Amino acid sequence: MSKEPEPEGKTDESKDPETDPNDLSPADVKIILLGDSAVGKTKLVERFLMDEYNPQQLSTYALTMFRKNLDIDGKNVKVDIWDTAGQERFNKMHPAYYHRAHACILCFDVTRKATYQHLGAWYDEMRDACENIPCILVANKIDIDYQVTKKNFKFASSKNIPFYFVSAADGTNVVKVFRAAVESALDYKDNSGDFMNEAYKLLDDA
Ligand SMILES: Nc1nc2c(ncn2[C@@H]2O[C@H](COP(=O)(O)OP(=O)(O)OP(=O)(O)O)[C@@H](O)[C@H]2O)c(=O)[nH]1
Ligand SMILES: [Mg+2]
Repeated sequence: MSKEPEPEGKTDESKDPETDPNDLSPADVKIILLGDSAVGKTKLVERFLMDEYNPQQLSTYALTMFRKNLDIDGKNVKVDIWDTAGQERFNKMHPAYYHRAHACILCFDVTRKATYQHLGAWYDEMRDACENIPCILVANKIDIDYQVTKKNFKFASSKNIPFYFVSAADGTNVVKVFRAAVESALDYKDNSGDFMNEAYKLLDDA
């Protein structure tokens, strides 16, 4: 009996790393989103990943992870984006959420003052877990009233972190913010001198 020849070219080339559900290899960078419920975290991720915005959607239950391959300066970077529910009951994040995160996007809703007032609590909890990772603050839903972009939000300057006005609804600055997060994540990973980060790098290279 003659043996069937193995199909050629059906291995790596046939797999799209972005959509391959069996790709369990670790990502190059992990980005986490934080902020109160309904500030628009999930919509921002959706806008970034699919350039799609569907206004009706339920609150994130607990955790959703997205993976995306990005081209940064000609280099292919595998990015994991972790999106959590901002409800009160989940307010204290599980440590796994912060574990080995390389950058954080902290969000508030320009139409709800309370979401701005809660930033300090989110930020402090994140810093307890991740002392040195880069963090970007975003003010979402500016499409509701663009006049808001004239306002001065002091939280970012008080923490010395970058700040962007964004809209998941019309796409303003969304790609820019995620790319900035990934770039700063890569930079942190390569140059931070953070003890835990360095230890993880050694383990990864072993
Ligand atoms: N006008 C406007 N509405 C937005 C924008 N982003 C999100 N929304 C709306 O705000 C609501 C909440 O958005 P989500 O993305 O589900 O909020 P979330 O932060 O993921 O909420 P949790 O999963 O509960 O933590 C939805 O009804 C969205 O349609 C935006 O940029 N502009
Ligand atoms: Mg959500």
